[in-house]
Order: sequence, then structure tokens, then C-alpha cells
Amino acid sequence: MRIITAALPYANGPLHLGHIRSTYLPADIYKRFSNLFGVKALYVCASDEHGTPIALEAQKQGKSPEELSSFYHKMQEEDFSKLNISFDIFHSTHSKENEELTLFFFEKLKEKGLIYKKNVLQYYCEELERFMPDRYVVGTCPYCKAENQYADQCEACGKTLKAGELISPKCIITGKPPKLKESSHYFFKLTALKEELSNFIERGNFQEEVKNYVRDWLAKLMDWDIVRDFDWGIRVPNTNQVFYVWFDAPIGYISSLKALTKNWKEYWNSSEVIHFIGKDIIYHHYLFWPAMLLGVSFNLPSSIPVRGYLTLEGQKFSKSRGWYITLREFLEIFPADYLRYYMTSITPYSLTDANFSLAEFKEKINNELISNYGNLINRLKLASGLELVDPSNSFKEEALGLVNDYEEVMNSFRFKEGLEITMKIIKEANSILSKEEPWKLEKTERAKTMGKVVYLSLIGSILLYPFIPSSSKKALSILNFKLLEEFEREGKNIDFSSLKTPERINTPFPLFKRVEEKEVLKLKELLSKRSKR
Ligand code: B3M
Ligand code: ZN
Repeated sequence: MRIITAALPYANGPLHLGHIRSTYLPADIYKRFSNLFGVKALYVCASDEHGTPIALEAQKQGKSPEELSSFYHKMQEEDFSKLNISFDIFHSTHSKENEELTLFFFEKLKEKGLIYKKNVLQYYCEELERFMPDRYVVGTCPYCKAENQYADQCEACGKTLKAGELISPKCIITGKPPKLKESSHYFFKLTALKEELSNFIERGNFQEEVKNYVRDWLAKLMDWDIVRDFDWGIRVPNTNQVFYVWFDAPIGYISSLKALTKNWKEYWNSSEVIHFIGKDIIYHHYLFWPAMLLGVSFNLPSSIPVRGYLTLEGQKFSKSRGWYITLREFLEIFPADYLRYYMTSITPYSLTDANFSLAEFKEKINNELISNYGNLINRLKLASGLELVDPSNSFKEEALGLVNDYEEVMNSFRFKEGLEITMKIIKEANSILSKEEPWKLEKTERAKTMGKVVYLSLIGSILLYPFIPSSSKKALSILNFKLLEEFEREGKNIDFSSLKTPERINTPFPLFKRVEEKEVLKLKELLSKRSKR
């Protein structure tokens, strides 16, 4: 079995196009592909509800962190389902399962001697009589003199800052300068696991470019402060502290599985575990999380596919500058499959960033997806009233070779290539139509030609299912293929070599509607208005 996860989205805002590219969509494609090729797969996700960004956003909106995060949890869940993301569960890190498991991890690591206490200097606001987390203190960067920087990192020059380094620090709530005060923190002895982590990285089947980063970090590995002097999160026993959000967040993968099934432990430890992530959280998934799993003797992930960021019309997504399009806004205008197709077609399996361009989106949907696939399904009208002839084995062999190539690239997470192979099959079907011109042929000859075309349409439509599931299902209903739901559910293997052209097909109907310039303009206007505010 496979357990597939996608990085848990923070529940502090709506999902935008940038979110789905590196994680939620690729993970969904992989789940659907796995089930289709005989491997039972569960897709587990949750919202990440802890951490100071959520508490800060809640404060801005005059809500409690809990109110805010459950609001966005619901919204994100709805949006994912509009995009046809097939989670088996979308749980939450603010749950009793996650609290229990986090405490289990903590106690177990302690038992193993992997946790110790150390005093650290923290900002403390005397007026509020409490410690202030890094995001609650701003001041001037001592390195580049940029103003209004958080206490842990300067966004202008990228330097990591220690407590006490900011020039003229201010508490963001009272505006007063905070004091430095000692606080006793729990540390996780990552350094004790250095060798095991190194083995994990070197032996694992990971992307070379990712391994290179991780090796560098591993050389400078330090123990990890796993608590915060704060009140929103999972409570650390016998203290006024909570666990650092990056301690309980990955545990959310397992606790969500636990909320899904009582066999969670056995499933986790006997499955291939695959985490889909973006490139900003490599450190957490290749070092912190495996170290935690090693510490409690749980199964380690077998793959952690990483993809780069998305820019929008050549610029970085930015909430504060209004440079984003939410998933909801996009899906109000265009079908989910259009977005899924386009995103896949521009997303290589690498850390390289890609750009979302509305003009290119329109071009690819109209001139690739619709011109090739949509047209093909439309032209299956030429098969109506015919008793179709199943093509010869030698004809099928070529297509089956492409199915093998597809399986191979999809198994190694190269989904863009998988889509390209599928489109080759579709193009081949179209070229048979233009070469053999069945509309000019006698009925028996036409039944042969259309038999080949329908055969390729069938294979192509099945292989398209992971990418554009709802269009694929429509086409498969036209093609009289009834078994898809069974494969989806149970992870049975479709035996491609015994697939036959159905004797008859149902009357085709258009799968797609062309993207209109005025629809694209709506999104462009929205973007330009919002970014000018
Ligand atoms: N909540 C979101 C991010 O940094 C963060 C992921 C947690 S995965 C366990 O992309
Ligand atoms: Zn700086």
C-alpha cells in the first residue's frame, strides 16, 4: 500500500494557484495513478492550524486562532474538492489525535535520551507580562539596516537573527521595547542522529539536487529548539509553553491517518510513505521529520518529491501586494480539469520554478487539450452505428509500449512526461483519422479504422484520468468503459494488454468549451485591480 501526503496548508487564508502546483495536484495525480495501476493508495492531508502566523492573522481579524483556523479549514476543504483533489481524509493538526500523538512522540524521544533542557534568551514584554514569539517583535536588521523586520529573520537580506540582535526592537502589540529574559526550552538532540540521517539521505531514492542541499545542512546540523513561549498550539506538559508548530505539524500526517482508520499504525509502518512538498520545506521533511520518526522507531518515508515555486505572469505570488489569484476565483470561471491540465503541463519534476501565464493557459487549453483530445472524442461520432473491429495485436503493441513508458515515468513522479506520452496516443488516433479518412470508406472498412481510433481513445482516456479525472470519466462513459470506479476505489490493476475495442460506443457529446478571451480578461482585471490597491 501507499500512503501519500501533501504538505499541510496553514489554515490562515484562501488557497491560491501557487499552493496547488508543487503538492496537492501532483499528490492527487500520483494517488489516482497508483490506484489505476494496481497499488492501493490513501491520500492523507490536514490543515496546519498552529503557529504564530495563524495567531497573528486571527488577531488582525479580531478572531480567536481557533475561529480563524476552523473557518479556513472549511474553506480550503471546499476548494480542494472543487479541484477534484481526492483526499481520503482532510483532517486538522488541532485535533485530539494530533495532541495525543505529539505527546507520544515527545515522551518517547525523552525516554530515549533525545530531549534535553536548556536556557535560551527570549523577548519578554513587561507590560503584557509574557514572552513574545519572534513574529511579535519587529525592529531594524543589524546587517542591512532594513526596518520593520521580524526578530528571527530579516526578509530584506535573508539573515537569520538571534534574540537580542534586532536594533530598537518593539513589541507589535504594545509598541514597547521588550526585555531579554531567560526561558527554559526543550531541545531535540538532532546531532545524536546525524549518522542515521546521513544513511537515510544517501541510501534513499531522492532527487540529486535535493540531496545536495541536505548534505550541506547535515554538515552544519544543530540541536533543535522544539518549544515556544506561547499559548496557541499543543501544550508542553508542566510548562506555559507550546510545541513549535514544526514539531506537531508533520505528526499531523500520522494523526490524520489515525483519524481515518484504526489500522493506522500497521498501515504507516508497512506502506510506502510518500510526502509531496514544495522546495521551501525540504529541511523539515528531509531532516527534522525523519529524525523524529527514527527516534520513535516508525517507518521512514520512501520518497519525498520536491517541486519548485510558481510565479504568476512572471511575478512572485504575494498576499500583501495583492498579486495572486485564489483557487476559488479561478474555478468560478474555468473547470478544474483545465487548471489541472495546464499546471501539469508546465510543472517538471525538479526544483525549477514555473510561470503561470493566462495567455499560455488559454493557448494550451484551446490548442492542445481541446484541439487534440476534445476533437478526437467529438469525431468518434464517425463510429456510431458501426460494429467496431478490435485492432490487430501488432497495432496494439505500439500503444502498449507507450503505456509501459507512461507507467515508468509516472512511477518516478515525472507527471509532465506522463501527460506528454498520453497526448502522443491521442495525436496518433487523430492522425489515423486524417490519413484513413473513414468518412470516405465503406462500412466494413470504416469499422476497422474506427476500431483503431476507438481503441487509442480508450487507452488515452484511461491514462488521462489522473490528470483530468472528470473529463476522462465522461469520455470513458462514451467509450462504454464501466470499470473505472472499481479501479479507483480498490486499486486493482487494469490489464491493458487484454483491453479490447468495445463493439459499440455511446453517442459522443462535447467534453469541453473553448476558453474565451473575455473570461481571461476577467481574471486579468481582477489581478490588476487588486494589486493597485
Ligand atoms: N504548514 C506549510 C508550508 O510551509 C506548512 C507545511 C507543513 S507540512 C507538515 O508550506
Ligand atoms: Zn537585513
